[in-house]
Amino acid sequence: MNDLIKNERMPAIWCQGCSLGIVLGQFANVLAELGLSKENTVVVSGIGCTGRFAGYMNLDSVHTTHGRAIPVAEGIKRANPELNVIVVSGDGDLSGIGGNHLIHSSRRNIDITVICVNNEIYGLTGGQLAPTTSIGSVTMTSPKGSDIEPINLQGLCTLNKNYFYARTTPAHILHMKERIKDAVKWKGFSFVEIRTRCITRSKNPAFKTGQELLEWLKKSYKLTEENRVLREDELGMVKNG
Ligand SMILES: Cc1ncc(C[n+]2csc(CCOP(=O)(O)OP(=O)(O)O)c2C)c(N)n1
Ligand code: SF4
Ligand SMILES: [Mg+2]
Repeated sequence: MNDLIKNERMPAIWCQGCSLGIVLGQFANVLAELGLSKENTVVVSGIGCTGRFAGYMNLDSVHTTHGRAIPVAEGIKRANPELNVIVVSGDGDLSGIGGNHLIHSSRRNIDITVICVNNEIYGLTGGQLAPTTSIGSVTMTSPKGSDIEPINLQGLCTLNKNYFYARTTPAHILHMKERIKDAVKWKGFSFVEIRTRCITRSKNPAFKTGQELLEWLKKSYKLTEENRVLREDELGMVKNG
């Protein structure tokens, strides 16, 4: 296994079949393929199932308080611009409690990469509605299905003059790896949204296994190579700068 992961801490605490395992393994592979190492790279996470990332990486990492991964990452980058600074955190952490930081770090175009694992709920705390929850989704706190428009992460990350936004899934491994590479190499603020679902708490659709989730993701999304605003069912990237 890639030595950028703390192998002595494996298996991870995540539920069996959770797609976070795929993201962790491929993220470590991407760093290794880019020649990134503990000498030049820092990973920052907030709180949540995804927030466990920082603790599993075998390099300097910070497990911040809930919602504060981006400002901590921005501070690290400003103090030591030579470092590659990468945030990996959840949709609730980054777009709910931490949403204000996302707006302003992307506006300041600070040279960090943010990887958001969007499972459309607060997974760790039991599956509550998040800003990302789709209309109609049944969650612990929307038992009749959410009737609230979800946050538009693509729109939010492309509001200003310079931007990089990519959308991918753990079922599209090569695409996910390439878009993370593009984002890390991007000079400026870059954001990768990894769409997935929580196999333990997602209710509609519900999944019995990780395999079912991956098959669902494969058939729910189409790839596009064009540099343009992505439709809801598309994976790709849109960038300017
Ligand atoms: C200040 C504060 N408020 C609330 C919480 C409880 N809390 C922990 S994780 C979390 C949400 C996690 O959701 P997300 O970021 O989407 O991560 P996931 O578990 O889905 O990967 C919440 C609300 C907390 N730890 N700290
Ligand atoms: S609760 Fe959901 S997001 Fe958290 S580890 Fe389990 S499957 Fe993954
Ligand atoms: Mg989540």
